[in-house]
Amino acid sequence: MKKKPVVMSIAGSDSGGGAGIEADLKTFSALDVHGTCAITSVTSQNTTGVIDSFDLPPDVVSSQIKVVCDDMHPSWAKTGMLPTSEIIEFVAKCAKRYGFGLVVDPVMSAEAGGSLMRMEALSTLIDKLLPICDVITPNVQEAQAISGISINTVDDAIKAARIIGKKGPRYVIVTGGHLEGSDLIYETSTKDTHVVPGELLQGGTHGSGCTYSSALISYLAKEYSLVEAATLSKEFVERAIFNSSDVGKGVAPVDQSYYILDNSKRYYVLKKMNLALSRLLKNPSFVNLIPEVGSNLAMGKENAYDLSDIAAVEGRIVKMNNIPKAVGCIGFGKSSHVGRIILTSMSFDPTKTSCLNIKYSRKILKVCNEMNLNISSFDRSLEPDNVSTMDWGVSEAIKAFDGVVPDIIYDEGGMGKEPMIRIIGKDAVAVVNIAMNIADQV
Ligand code: PXL
Repeated sequence: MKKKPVVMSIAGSDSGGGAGIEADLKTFSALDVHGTCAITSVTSQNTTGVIDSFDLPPDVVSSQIKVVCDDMHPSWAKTGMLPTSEIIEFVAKCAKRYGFGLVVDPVMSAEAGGSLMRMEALSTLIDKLLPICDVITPNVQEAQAISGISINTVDDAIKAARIIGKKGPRYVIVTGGHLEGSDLIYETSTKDTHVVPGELLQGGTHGSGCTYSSALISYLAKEYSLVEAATLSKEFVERAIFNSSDVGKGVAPVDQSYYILDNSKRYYVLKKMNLALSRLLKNPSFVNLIPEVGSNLAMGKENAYDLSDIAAVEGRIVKMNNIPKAVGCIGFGKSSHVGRIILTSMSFDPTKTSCLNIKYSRKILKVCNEMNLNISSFDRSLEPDNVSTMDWGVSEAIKAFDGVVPDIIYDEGGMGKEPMIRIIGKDAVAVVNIAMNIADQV
C-alpha cells in the first residue's frame, strides 16, 4: 500500500469554511498529504467576521492530539487558533511528548475581523510554544505584537524576526501581505535572512494565513528544505488568493482546490482538442475551408482568465500537398488570435469555450445559413483606434446578436486583411463537427 505523509492541524473551526481547520484540511488534500486535526475552538463565523466562539476544554484538545499521535505519528503539526493560555499549555506538553516538527501560526484575529485569542494568552504562547517550535509564521501585525516593534519596511521585519528568534524558534517567517508581497525567512542559528519574492495580488484573503502554514507543513512532511517549502507554499497561497470566489458579503475565502482542479481542467481541454484535431486532420475536404493565413482550433479551460488558459495548435493548421496539416503540437498559450476570440466569447457566455477560423466565401456563408446556424458579423471599417481587433469585433458581433454568442461570426475583411468566418461552440469537438458538416457541403 502506498505511504502518505501524515500531518496535523491544531486549530479552530471556521463555520464559513474559509479559514481554520477547514482551510487546513483542504490544503492537505490538495497537496496530497494525510491531514488530521485537533479542534481547539468552534467559531460561528462567516465572510463578514467572527460572530461567536466556543473554546473546547484543554483536555479535549490534548485527547485529540494523543489518539492521533499514538496511531498515526504525524511528522509535522501546525497550530492555528489557540484561544487561551490553558489550551496553549496543554498543546505545548503534547508537542514535547510526541516530538513532531512544529509550525506555529500565531493567529490573533480573523481576516474579516474578530479576535481569536485572549489578550493574556500571547505571553503564554511566547513563553511555552516558541521555545519548542521549529518555525513561526507571523504576518506583519502578529510580528509587531510578538516583537513589540512596529514594522514598515523589510529592515523592520528583519529586526522583529531577530527579536522573535531569540524566543526559541529555529526559523521565523514574516509573511508578506504588507511587505509589498514578499516573505522574509530568518534562520535563528545563523542569523541568515532570505526573501521569498512575491506580489500583492487582487483577491480574497480569508484563510490565507492558515493555508500558508498548512502548505508549509505539507511540503516539510514531504521532506523539502525550509526555503523550498516556504517558496512553494507562497506560490500555493498566491494562486489560492487569485482564485478566491465571492461566496458571501465579506472577505472572499481563498480557494485551495484550484491547485488540483486546474490540472484536471487543462487535461480535459487537451483531450477534447486532441480528439477534435485528429478528426479534422483525417477529413481531406477540410482543406477547402483553410484560409490563406491558415486555420486554428482553440479551446479555453473553464473560467479561462488569459491566453495561457487557452489551448491551440502551435503554428496553425495549413494546407500542404492538398491535405490539412497541423504545423506544431497542441499547447496552452499557443494562439493569440483565436485565443482572444475565445476570451471575448467566454466573457459573454462562459460555456462557449472553443473556436475554429475558416475561409470566408459567399458559398460557405450560404451553407452556414442553410444549416440554420446562428450568424452575426462585424465591419472592420468601423474599428476604433487602439483596440484589439478580435476583442472589439467579436464583442460587436455578439452585441449585435442581443448579447448571445452566435455559432458563426464573420467579417468581410479590410485593407490587407483576409475576410474570415469563425465557428464558435461549447468545445473543440462540437466546433469541428460543425466544420466537417460545412466542408461536406461546400
Ligand atoms: O486565518 C486565521 C484564522 C485561524 N483560525 C480560525 C479562523 C481564522 C480566520 O478567520 O477563523 C478558526
